[in-house]
Amino acid sequence: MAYPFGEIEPKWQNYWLENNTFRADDNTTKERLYFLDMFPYPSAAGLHVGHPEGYTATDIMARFKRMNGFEVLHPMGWDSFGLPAEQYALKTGIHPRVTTDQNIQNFRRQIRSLGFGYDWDREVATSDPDYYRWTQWIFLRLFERGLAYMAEVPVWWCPALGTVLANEEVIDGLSERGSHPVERRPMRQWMLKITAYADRLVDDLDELDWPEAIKAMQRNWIGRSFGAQVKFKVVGGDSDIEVFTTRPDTLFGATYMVLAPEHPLVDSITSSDKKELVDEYRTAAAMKSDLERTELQKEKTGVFTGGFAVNPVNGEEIPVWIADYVLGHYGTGAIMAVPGHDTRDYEFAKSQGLRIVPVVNPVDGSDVDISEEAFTEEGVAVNSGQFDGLPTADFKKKITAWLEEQGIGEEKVNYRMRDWLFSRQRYWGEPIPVLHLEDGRTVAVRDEDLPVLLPDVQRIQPSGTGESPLAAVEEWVNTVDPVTGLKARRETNTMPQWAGSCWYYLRYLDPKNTEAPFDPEVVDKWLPVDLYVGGAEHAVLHLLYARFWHKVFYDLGLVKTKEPFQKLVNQGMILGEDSQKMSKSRGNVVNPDDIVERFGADSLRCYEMYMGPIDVVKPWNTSQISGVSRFLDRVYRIATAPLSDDSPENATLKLTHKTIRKVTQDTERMRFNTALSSMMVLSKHLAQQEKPNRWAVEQLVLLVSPYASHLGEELWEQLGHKPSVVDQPWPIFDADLAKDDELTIAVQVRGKVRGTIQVAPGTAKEELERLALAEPAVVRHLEGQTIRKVIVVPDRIVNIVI
Ligand code: ANZ
Repeated sequence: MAYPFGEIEPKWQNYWLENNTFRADDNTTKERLYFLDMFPYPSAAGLHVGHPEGYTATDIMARFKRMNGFEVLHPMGWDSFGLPAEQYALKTGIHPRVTTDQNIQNFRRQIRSLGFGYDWDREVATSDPDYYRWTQWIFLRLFERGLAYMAEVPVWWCPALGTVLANEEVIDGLSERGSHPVERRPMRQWMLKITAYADRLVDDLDELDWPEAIKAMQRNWIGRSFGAQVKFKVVGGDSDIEVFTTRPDTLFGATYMVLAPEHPLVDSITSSDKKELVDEYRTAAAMKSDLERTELQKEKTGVFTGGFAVNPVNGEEIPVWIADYVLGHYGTGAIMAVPGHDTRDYEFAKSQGLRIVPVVNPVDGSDVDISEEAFTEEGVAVNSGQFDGLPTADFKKKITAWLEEQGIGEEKVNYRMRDWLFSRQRYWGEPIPVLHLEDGRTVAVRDEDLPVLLPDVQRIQPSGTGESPLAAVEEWVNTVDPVTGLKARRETNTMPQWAGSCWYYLRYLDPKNTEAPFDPEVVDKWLPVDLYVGGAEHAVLHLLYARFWHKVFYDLGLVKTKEPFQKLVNQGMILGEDSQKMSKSRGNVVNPDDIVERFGADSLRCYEMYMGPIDVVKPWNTSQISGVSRFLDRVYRIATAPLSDDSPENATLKLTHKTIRKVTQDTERMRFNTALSSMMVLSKHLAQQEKPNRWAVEQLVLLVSPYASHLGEELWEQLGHKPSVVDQPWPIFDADLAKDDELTIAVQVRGKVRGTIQVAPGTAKEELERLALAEPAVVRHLEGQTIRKVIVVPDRIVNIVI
């Protein structure tokens, strides 16, 4: 018999709303915790089963910590600007505000139906003028500090989407959204100077409790490399070619140079007889993406310019080439090529018949072998004049000092990360709050004139010219600057979707503030976020941008922590039953509404936690939900049956304490699947009793309550207590009673498990050996064999070698 979740669940959802059960008190005297979910984009498709995975995890943590005496803040909101609503509007003529509002309503309904304990008083939506007013305010602070600026930059223009895209929104030459082709075009854009924070963004990662893989991705994205910048004189000219190298110790091995095809010196260096070839090559290179140009497997192409430059360490004149494996916007856009020790230079030199000189020997003192490939490791210098014999690290220091003395080089740190392309030619985003005056100046909108509201146009039209649809709204665009009285045009670009999500965790802390984005004193009470849970797809962009803004807030004195998110957990993706990514076209999408309808929200919550560790990718399996659902039925049956008020018998007493210990420890470490397994064991034990013990049943209900949030409340009430169960103290275990009194030890014969033995913890080696050799299943495998050795690891394993 299934318990009546259809009645119980709405009952408690209403109770929580009416009683504001999950309101977090800013003025609490308790210790505070801030648990955060990556807020969803309210899409038309509604919630998918990946959302509740992370939300259930934080909800369990929030309830668990609250029962352990903490004041927990757990908010929810909507990342509600974005392209899909706008594209839908272009197709249907329905305003994005309308569809966004509908989608939010649907998301809110779905999320509430899952029994999460959110503080709904703190709900925010990034497309709400009361919210984006402050996103604009923050932009103005960036603008004042020179961190927001305009530049003519080559950008990815996507003709099909009619917009410019950021580097990270382009994958293999196609738009991330919709997979449309993109092309390079110079355009006037707003940029944010994230590069000014590159060092802090790398260094401060060290202090964060984040998955190492995510930290590595951020470091890699920022791509900090230490090296030197060196000048090479052009033969017969008065210009220098400047290069960035991470291996100045290989200067003696630089046998040619390469300029990126778009390098400004190409024209002046190219000799007249090479001009035609060079021009041809340049045109072809302009059509390629960076990725195509730098692919390692690709054959390297290039042409000789006819010009030469002087290697400053030995005076040799070396040829200057252009080749597209050198990128125009990395380092100086030019390299000294060291084919002996750089893979790409090696391949290029081989294919063009250029000279290869080895200048680094391996540390073991052997002669370097570069007959097949470049030697790219560090080692000891050779063929390097007075520097011969120096280890790479020392040589780097010495040669850099020498270059500095000569005035031809200096130490240099280089970053792969570029400034953040911040403008979008879209309607459904925050208008960038600046005015372009008739006298040519660009000025900030005054704080008191914020928000710059999106004009309420009847129909959004793409301009097709690369400008935002806002450019067509003449009565909005044309205005007068209130300070100078000059005629002005409003900026028509809007901000990218990342903007609103850069600071929403701060607005939750002070959501109704009308004087400021947030009160520094209030946010100081809660920051940093103690646990942030979301998908790994945000490993780089969202998390990097939010960290960048947070550091700006720090510099403005608005926050006191250097970092916003102290602990980060990435939920693993939930795949379809066919182990493929869920997608409409595959028809393997599971709709949470259907599951709630069939099995109840608590089953969905518990199932998603039971599927496996929170951070691993796992396939959906509907038949397993029934198993979890039967567990909840069992708990319901036990708790609503006649109970015994006697003190629990020994076995029940011990198992209950053990379960409390296990669930406490596992929940603390977010090992929800194993916590659930141990609750299942206790529930089976209690179900076997004619009259289950009341104390033990109550403990079980308390343990279950963060997981099956409605069932926990209902049973707590049915057991004769007042709601809410979240205000109950978490059960405490007695360490002595919770001790394991029997262990299962595997017995291996020739590396394979052949049997198990049950023993008390701490059983002596000799005894373990004796029991193992007497175990019937093991004996069978030993027949006719000579035992050579028995290896015993107490409390763990017995290994018999034959
Ligand atoms: C000479 C050299 C010798 C280099 C050697 C490497 C090994 P990261 O670590 O990514 O910063 N490089 C510099 N600018 C480039 C550009 N615009 N396009 C393509 N390659 C460029 O890499 C720095 C190294 O990448 C630099 O050090 C340079 O090659 C190359 F044994 O200089 B090296």
